[in-house]
Amino acid sequence: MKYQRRSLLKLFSLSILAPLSSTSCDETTPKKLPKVGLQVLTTWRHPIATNKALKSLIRGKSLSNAIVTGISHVENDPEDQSVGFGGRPDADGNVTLDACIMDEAGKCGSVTYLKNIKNPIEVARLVKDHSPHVILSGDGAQQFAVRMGMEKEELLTEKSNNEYQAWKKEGSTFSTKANIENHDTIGMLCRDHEGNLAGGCSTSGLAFKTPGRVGDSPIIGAGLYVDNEIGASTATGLGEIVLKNLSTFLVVEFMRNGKTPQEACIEAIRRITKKYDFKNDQVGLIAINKNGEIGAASILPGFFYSFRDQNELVVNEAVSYYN
Ligand code: SD4
Repeated sequence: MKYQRRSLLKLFSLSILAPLSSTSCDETTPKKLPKVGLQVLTTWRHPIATNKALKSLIRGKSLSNAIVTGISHVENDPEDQSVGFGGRPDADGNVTLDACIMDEAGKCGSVTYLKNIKNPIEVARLVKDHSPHVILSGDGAQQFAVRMGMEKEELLTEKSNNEYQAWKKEGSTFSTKANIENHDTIGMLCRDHEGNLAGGCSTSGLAFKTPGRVGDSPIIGAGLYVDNEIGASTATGLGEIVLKNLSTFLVVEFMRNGKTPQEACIEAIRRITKKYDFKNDQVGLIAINKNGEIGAASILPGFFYSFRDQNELVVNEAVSYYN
């Protein structure tokens, strides 16, 4: 595995000069895609999940299957305290989960405020494939999951509960901090041999959030967006920022207008920083296009992404707007 630190702030200024060539919407001639093979791109340091998703693609499984396989690994890991089992609870001490998936056919499934189900990404996939809806929330989402054969489980681990009790003792102040020190929400984008794209995202949200809070991660266009004609993007960090900007939809639209995934991520981060004074809060974006080019950018330093193709696995720090 290769670790690389990138300090490419310059890219932010260079990309201002990047031409915005427009791709015609009614283009009908199919483009020949370069042979780059299977690819998996995830937010943060998630090498095992990234490997598992790639292996699933190698075995000939669908993109959705690869995403559920990769993301479930992180949901099942109690040491990852931003996702699934072991996630940090809300201000009432309940672990509530958000997830979504969007496939190459444009089908989407999402669950928000889901309690006691370990694998919200699996439930999101079930919503996508077995319900007429896009989003199921709260008790309804849980009932749906149970009807589909999933088990109810306690998700609060001793470690997360201890942190919660300490937070209550310290005065229960909510912090929007969502960076490497305390966050590893998984957003995953997969590309198959034909250049088809799909993605998924799963989180327990911000630690000690207000009960009922839903973040960006389960919202199509905010935490995740896939357009199989163009590219795909997923987000992490402070969901309230991503929701206000529909950042992943924006990244895909920038790619539609001719930007590379890297330029598109940078431009979407720049849009956020222009509109709001978010100097202390983190957002990280990753993107991939039909050709298998990838991109990643963040507001603050410390946002890593993991990338795997059939040759190697790399974990890199993304370029950031602020030092
Ligand atoms: C949220 N975007 O609920 C998520 C948090 C996150 O790494 O990405 N954490 O706001």
